[in-house]
Amino acid sequence: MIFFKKKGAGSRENSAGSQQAKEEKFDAGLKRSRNRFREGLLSFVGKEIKIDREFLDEIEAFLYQSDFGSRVTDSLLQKIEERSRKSPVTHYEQIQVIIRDTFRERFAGNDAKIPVENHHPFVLLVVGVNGSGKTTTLGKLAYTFAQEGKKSLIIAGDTYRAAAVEQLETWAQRAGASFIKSPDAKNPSGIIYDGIQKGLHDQSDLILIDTAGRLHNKAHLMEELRKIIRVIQKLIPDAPHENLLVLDGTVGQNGLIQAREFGKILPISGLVVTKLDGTAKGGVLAAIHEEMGVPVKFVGLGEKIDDLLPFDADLYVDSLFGTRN
Ligand SMILES: Nc1nc2c(ncn2[C@@H]2O[C@H](COP(=O)(O)OP(=O)(O)OP(=O)(O)O)[C@@H](O)[C@H]2O)c(=O)[nH]1
Ligand SMILES: [Mg+2]
Repeated sequence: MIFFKKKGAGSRENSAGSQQAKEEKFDAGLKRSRNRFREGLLSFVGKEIKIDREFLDEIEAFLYQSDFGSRVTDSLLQKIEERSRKSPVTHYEQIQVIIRDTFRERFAGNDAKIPVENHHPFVLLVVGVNGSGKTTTLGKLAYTFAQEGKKSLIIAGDTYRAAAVEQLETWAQRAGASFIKSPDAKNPSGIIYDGIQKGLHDQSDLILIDTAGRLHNKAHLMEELRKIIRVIQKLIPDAPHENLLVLDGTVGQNGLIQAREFGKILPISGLVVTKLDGTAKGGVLAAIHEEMGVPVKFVGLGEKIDDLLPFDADLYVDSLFGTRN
């Protein structure tokens, strides 16, 4: 069993790690969003265009439909107008270059790296509302770290649903990670305390903590998160080292409201935008990034274990707009 897992993980490392494999994953995951652009902007491809109100309105409509939000949309339109004033923009392909440049600029400071080398063990917490993809993301993350030769311990901090614990245990097995769950349920802080002690004792490279998304009410959920942080810090005062907020990409910009709520409880260090494969509104990632000012660290592009990828702005933009050569 273990031998099989290692063999599987090793052989996938080579293919999934290559640039081409990453491009293919982003392309496949953003296919629905790209098709929306294709349908709308296809009429311009290879043709002469004129930057007038009508053209800009059309671009604007597509950006809104794809959920880029007003700030990103406005900045893009502004760039198109600016460039066209400097030198004539006569072909749609020039627009594609402007789009790409604008996004590169806007994501320039987006550091997707998780600095796992800085702490040992490195403690990572996932938070987010119910169903956003926390448990799945954690399982995929453990797999990603295993590919890099890192030893993870997963703590089942969502003790409220037996099914959630089982789901996570299955992910842990698939990722080849250690796993700890509460024997008597209902006490996330207790199991997190035990888990961190285990991680320290086992010299785990990473301790990955899942949390519940649904409690009786929001106040209870937030109070529990505060308690979880206090418990972690009893054993490792500067932890958690990464607080990832997991947002469902299909929910669109409503995710921003959630993001702000979580931000009041703990400093969000990075975002994971999941289920981008299930939406034609892939622009939402850019809108969220713009509003939150927090790096997007990972994107969920499917349900398989290797469908979580570190966010890469170039790959994202090219897959979204179909601008890769
Ligand atoms: N297509 C697709 N599905 C995803 C992705 N990430 C998660 N899912 C699915 O979304 C559903 C919910 O995922 P979970 O990981 O259970 O979400 P959660 O945040 O842990 O949910 P709670 O524990 O109920 O709060 C599952 O069916 C996952 O398979 C993704 O990137 N793409
Ligand atoms: Mg869960």
